[in-house]
Amino acid sequence: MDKFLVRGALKLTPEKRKHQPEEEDADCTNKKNETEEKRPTLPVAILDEPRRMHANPWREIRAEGLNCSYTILFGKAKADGLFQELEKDVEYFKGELTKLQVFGKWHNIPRRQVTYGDSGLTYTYSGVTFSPKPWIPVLERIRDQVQLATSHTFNFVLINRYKDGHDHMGEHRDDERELAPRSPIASVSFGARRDFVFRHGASRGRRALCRIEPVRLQLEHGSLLMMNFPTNRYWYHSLPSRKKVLAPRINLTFRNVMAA
Ligand SMILES: O=C(O)CCC(=O)C(=O)O
Repeated sequence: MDKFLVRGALKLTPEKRKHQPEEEDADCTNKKNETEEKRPTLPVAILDEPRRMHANPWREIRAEGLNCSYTILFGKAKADGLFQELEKDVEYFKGELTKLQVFGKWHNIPRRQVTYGDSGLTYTYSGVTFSPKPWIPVLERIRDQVQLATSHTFNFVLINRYKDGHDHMGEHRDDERELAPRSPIASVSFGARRDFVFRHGASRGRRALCRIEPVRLQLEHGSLLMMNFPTNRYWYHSLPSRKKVLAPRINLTFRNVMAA
């Protein structure tokens, strides 16, 4: 259990800092001028709780305003096969769609990216509006498994491919206005195991309102992480670089996007 909770300093990346801490978002009653010693460290609870119709147990991950569930959705053989299919069939964006805007400047995305989903939907993210490509069979099969395991439906998926541990994703929240209010985000991972870090908005930076421990997970091959409401309201998440990771990883975040 403890392997899902590793306390320590976060390494931040400059990418995607368009979402700055918003004080009105901070669910934190501590005063700004409290000394470091007086600031409370809020507890993180991680519980085993088998509940939904699914072969493997779910781990419930809880902290102040954070509500996540984690499980292994696909066993190794199945996950290996799906990873190979994704490598063969997913076509990543090229050209302008491989850049994103941070503080008004354009940067190359430090990974490959693409969106698939129902026709007519759009999703604006870091200054770029994406229209999804039509679903392909391997994505439909993964989506259907996620839907069965979670009893939620999804009409859109953002896929990120990290060629190795140099590729990463900076700290951000998934709070785009196109997301259906209170809908969960289902994050499925294949390939290299990577660290994944949540940090509460109220405890970021020099102007931190209080100290809340980051929540650190390791996302395994074949795993599913459910980020439930209100996690993305209060917590930022990132996939930091890990230079020692040599193998590729593919992550799919299934979302529920509202029609324009
Ligand atoms: O690759 C990951 O696990 C991170 C994906 C992510 O943060 C996102 O899609 O918003």
